[in-house]
Order: sequence, then C-alpha cells, then structure tokens
Amino acid sequence: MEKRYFAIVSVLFVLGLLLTACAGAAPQQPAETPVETTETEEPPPAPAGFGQTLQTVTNRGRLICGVNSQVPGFGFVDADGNYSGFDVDYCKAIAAAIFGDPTAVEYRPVTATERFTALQSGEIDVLIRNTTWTFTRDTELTGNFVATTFYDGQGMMAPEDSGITTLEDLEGGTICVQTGTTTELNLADVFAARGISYTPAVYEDADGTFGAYAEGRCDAVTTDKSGLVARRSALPDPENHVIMDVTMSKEPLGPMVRHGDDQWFDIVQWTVFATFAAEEYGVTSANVDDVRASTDNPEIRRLLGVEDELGTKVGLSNEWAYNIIKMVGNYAEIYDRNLGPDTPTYIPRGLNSQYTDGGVLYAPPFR
Ligand SMILES: N[C@@H](CCC(=O)N[C@@H](CS)C(=O)NCC(=O)O)C(=O)O
Repeated sequence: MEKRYFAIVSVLFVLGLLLTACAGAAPQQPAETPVETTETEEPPPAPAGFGQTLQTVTNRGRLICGVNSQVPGFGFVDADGNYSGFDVDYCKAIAAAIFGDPTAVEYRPVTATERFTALQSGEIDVLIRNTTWTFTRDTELTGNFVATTFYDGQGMMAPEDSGITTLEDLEGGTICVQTGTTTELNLADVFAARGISYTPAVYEDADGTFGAYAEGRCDAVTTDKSGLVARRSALPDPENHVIMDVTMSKEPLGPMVRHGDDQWFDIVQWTVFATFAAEEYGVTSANVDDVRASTDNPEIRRLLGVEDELGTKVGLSNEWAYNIIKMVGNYAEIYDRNLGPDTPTYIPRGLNSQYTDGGVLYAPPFR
C-alpha cells in the first residue's frame, strides 16, 4: 500500500517537473509584444547547421576544389594548366550555383594520401577527386559524402600478350597499386580471400603507378575501372592492354565535404541532384531558356527558380540550378563530355544511368 502511494506521488512529481519544463520552453513574452530592435543590432544567429563555408567561399570570390590532376576524363591538368574532367565539371557546377560563374574555381590538385587532410584543414572547400565513399572516411576522417556521382568498381589490367586473363593467373606475381587508396586495401582483401599470393609494388601517385606498369615492373595494375580506362588511354599502346572481366569491389565515387556544415553539405548535394533531375526532365544547357519560359511542370518550375524560392533556402539565388544547367549542363551532358562514346575515356553508362533507364541515379523531389 505504502509502495503504491509512493509510486503515485513519484508519477505526480515527474509530471510536475515535465509541466514546469514545458512551461519553461514557452516564449517568455507574448507573441504580440513588440520586440525592440535598433539599427546597430547584430544579425540573428545563423540557423543551426549553417557553418562558415558558404560565407568563406563568397568572401573569397571563388571555390577551392580539391581535384585529381592525373586521371584523364575525371580530373586532369593539361600543359597550359587547364583542368578538365567529370569531377572538375562538378567543381564548375558548384561555382555556377554560387556565383553564376563556372570559372570561379581554384583547382587544388591533391594526391590520394593528402586529400583528407586538405579537406579537414580547410585548405579546400570540397573534395571531388574520384574518392570512394567508405565508413571510415565518413566517420573517423570527419567527411560527409553528399551523393554518388559515379558508381564504380575496382578492376585489374594486364598486357594483352601476357596471357593473364583472371586474378588467379596472377599467382606469385607483382601488382602495381597506389597507396592511400581503397584499391590497396581491396587488393589485399580479395587476394587473401581467393588464396592468391602476390607482391604489391606501391606508388604515391597515378603517374608513378602506371609509369611502373608501362615499364613492365609489374605483371598487372589495379585501380577503379574508371581509373584503368582513363590511364589506359594515356599509355603509348592502349590497345595492347586488357581490363579483366572482374569487379573486385564497390567504389561509389562522389564529392566529400567536412562534418559540421549542413548548409554547405546541402549546396553540394543539391548541385549534384540538380544535374540528375535536369537529365531526368530533359532539361539541357541548350533548351533550358526555352523550358524556363514555357514549362508548366511544377517540379521543373521549382528547379529553375520560376516558382517557389528553393535557392534562398540554402543561401543561394533562385537561379542556382538554372545556372548549373545553362553553364555546365545536366548529368548526361557532363558524362558525355568527359566519358561519352566520342571521348578517349569512353565508359558505358551502366549503373550510372537514370533509375528510369535501368541505372541507380535518382534525384529526390525538388519541392
Ligand atoms: N577511389 C579510390 C582510388 C582513387 C585513386 O586515388 N585512384 C588513383 C589511381 S587512378 C588516382 O586517382 N591517382 C591519381 C593521383 O595520384 O594523382 C579511393 O578513393 O581510394
């Protein structure tokens, strides 16, 4: 009996506490009471999750994009210092979204090993360098992957005249691989699982790795299949090298930002989704003006800033997505420009097709 009395009193006490807490959370002033403001008052604090990155980039007047400089088709710098590639186009797309100017980018080439420190230290605003989304990069390395722009997998390439056509043919062989990559780790996992012994020949960058392979210092070379296609195109005799019909891993590649700035995350993420959606709705750099002037599709109107104000919700103008499409193009245009059938780095779309076309590209709704 006493116990029950105690329990009832406890429940009432807790309820009382909760009510007090709720009352405490209520506004201190009635809503109608005018709040006094002065001209010199500090602006209200930014909403939770709004970090400094957009402000820093805007004040600087350009985006600093961490990229590859050695992988044609993805991130490559030519003799005149011009950057091009699929990843590079996403740097341009972010600059178009922020500044309405795809050239407002400073490219910062980073190796596989230095890329995460460059992002963590603030040396770069975003990393777009054929970087695979993994658990530890997303957590321990304090990064956030916004979306996958290219679904890839690890491959293996050997000279055609070597007769090596399967991983098992590499038993006891030497394999060229780049350090600081998922490639190095997957190679160890896959070969251990299959019981194949090998010697890794490890290099700091792609030039070192593929240079050694071209000189015959290893029996085969391994990296993402996109990297193999890209670097094969730069060999003196591309036709003499075969990418094996094997996929050793999943390599979802995409832009990475730092933890702690949700606004920036959203900007980079929705820049990517804008390119997916534009392809899905058939909006291209060539027809975007006509579509903007005439479409009555509400989602396209929102995407292009005709209706609603999506841009302002992430601190951008409402032309942000229009500028991306007009100045850089939709996903298919970006893909074809860098990896399409008319390029030396042709890679069939495969998984990187729209979900409506048998692939996995799928932009959430623009509303
Ligand atoms: N996607 C893998 C591999 C990325 C990678 O670094 N691949 C090499 C081989 S193609 C590369 O891009 N090297 C270029 C360089 O070091 O500049 C990862 O994120 O670890």
